[in-house]
Amino acid sequence: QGYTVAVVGATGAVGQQMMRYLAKREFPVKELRPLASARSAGQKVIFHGEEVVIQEAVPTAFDGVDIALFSAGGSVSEKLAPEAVARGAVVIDNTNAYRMNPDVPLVVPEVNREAIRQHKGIIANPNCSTIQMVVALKPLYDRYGIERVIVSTYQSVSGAGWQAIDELQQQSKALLNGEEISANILPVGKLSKHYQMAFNVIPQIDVAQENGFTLEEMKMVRETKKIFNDSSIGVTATCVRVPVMRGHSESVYVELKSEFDLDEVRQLLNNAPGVIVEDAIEEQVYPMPVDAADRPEVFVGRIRRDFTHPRALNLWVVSDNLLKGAATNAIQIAEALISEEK
Ligand code: A2P
Ligand code: 11C
Repeated sequence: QGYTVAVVGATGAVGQQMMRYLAKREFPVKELRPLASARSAGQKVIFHGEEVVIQEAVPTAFDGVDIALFSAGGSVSEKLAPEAVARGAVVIDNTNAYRMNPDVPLVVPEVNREAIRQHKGIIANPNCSTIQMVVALKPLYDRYGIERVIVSTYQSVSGAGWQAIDELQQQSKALLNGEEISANILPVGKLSKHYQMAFNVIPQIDVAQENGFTLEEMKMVRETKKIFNDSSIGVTATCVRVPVMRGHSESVYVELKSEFDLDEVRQLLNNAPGVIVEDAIEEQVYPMPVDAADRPEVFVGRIRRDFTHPRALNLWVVSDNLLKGAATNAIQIAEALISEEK
């Protein structure tokens, strides 16, 4: 009984969390098929206490797969997701490859679970920084409508994969020991210039776009509109990498369409699925990435009325980018998918 589930990118920062979370949620896995590059084939992962051998991600590795969770980079998804679909799998893709494709639903279950029904084989998991923001915005959107959002992010290095985690650790140790550091990964591995991440902040995540924004920033703009199915929402973003291992933080300014009561806003957020409110500045209570790490919820605090606009408020939103930002959301999509089938 259960499903054959492939995890593509099984050795990666997100892939490992996917397998952990599948086990933790007791997802009905009949067979787990961990896939990665040829470099990792033959290595083993532990799933439900048993060793499972990693295979190379080639088209035939998807024979018999029901659900394929992809998190091995956009080019791997572009090449192999259609192969998996052709073999009968439903793909839940955590990369940027298909998110804006009109045939591909872009899903955050707390916001637009019903979009899953439109899938034609591929369902896209949004970018981590978008997911945590839309979960927090959803109750406000439903009650008041949203005119405009201005977001600045403080994103952890794990968003850029395990090599970036390793680089921050190495640089931090080296600097504290008075040694030379090397920088090869951040801000963007494939670009020619790399900068120190330890004890620094870098105002670039992903590649530059023609309009002067970065791709990460434009993902937040476009994905938010698609998930709410509302192109009228104005979104502008500045995405920044900070020397944090795990957990993205966001300063979110929201202009609502109608008047609001701040206590009601707190109440709505308190009752929103997947949200935990931690909001008492006078007692120094607010979300922080060290506390959010390894937890599946979205944490919201610093909830306050803005004094420059009559219908605006400010929020501070923190979540574990590897969990709700990636693995948790992907597995919630898989859970919604199998419950639709029943
Ligand atoms: P591998 O370890 O074999 O290179 P991260 O996001 O943490 O950097 O991880 C990236 C993941 O994507 C790893 O599991 C990595 O596997 C996988 N990956 C990279 N290139 C390929 C490829 N060509 N085919 C399949 N998996 C790949
Ligand atoms: C980061 N948000 O923090 C990125 C990682 O489009 O899925 C996820 C990139 C993506 O670097």
